[in-house]
Amino acid sequence: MLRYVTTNPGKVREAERYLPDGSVERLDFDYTEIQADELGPIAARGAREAYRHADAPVLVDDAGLFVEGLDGFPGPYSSYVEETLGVERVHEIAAELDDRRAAFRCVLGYCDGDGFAASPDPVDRGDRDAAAAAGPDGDGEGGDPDESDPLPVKLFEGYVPGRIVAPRGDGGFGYDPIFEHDGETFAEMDTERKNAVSHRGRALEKFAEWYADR
Ligand code: ITT
Repeated sequence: MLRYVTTNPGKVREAERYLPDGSVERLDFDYTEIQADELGPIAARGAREAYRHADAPVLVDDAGLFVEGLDGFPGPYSSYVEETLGVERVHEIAAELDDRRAAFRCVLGYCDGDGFAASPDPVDRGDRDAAAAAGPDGDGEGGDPDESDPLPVKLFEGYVPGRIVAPRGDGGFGYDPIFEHDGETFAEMDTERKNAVSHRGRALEKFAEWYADR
């Protein structure tokens, strides 16, 4: 049984569509989200911590909204910004901008304690190379204190472009009401339609294909 590690049930609703019935359950575990400019190191660190906690195969899901006109903010800080400012306020800030283009990104981190055979795409991201480059104390650039952690993690990424609009729709979760893709906000789409185009859907598609062979 695969544990989808998240405090957010909305993510699991989307993930279930990609995996065989009954093969995944949510693990409500709040892993440490390290401060980083990118989602990859956060997901990798989280997957290792969650695996050690669960002692079973885990998938962590780190996502964020990157607004072009704000140089990618809130990005990895999306959760904090949703909790503090709120989604409406993010729209109000974006409404002042000339460039309201934005993107959602999602990185899935898988860990089951075993190594991986030579990776098909998507690649087993350079954790190992980074660890080697960092030297034995693992104190390299990037600020991930776990770069030398020997537990292998495989990352799968997804991306969707769109733009920030006034809130519309009542489906989905998080920033969905203010994120428009192809004329519809994610909150106006049902789960199937959102999955077909979303950052998480793209990452899950890659993961499900790889996982089926594992
Ligand atoms: P976990 O970390 O426990 O998985 P979370 O909701 O905090 O739950 P993230 O850190 O990955 O998850 O999410 C960052 C923020 O982005 C958070 O405010 C989410 O609500 C939001 N978010 C993530 N995926 C989203 C999506 O598909 N649609 C809208 N908002 C999303």
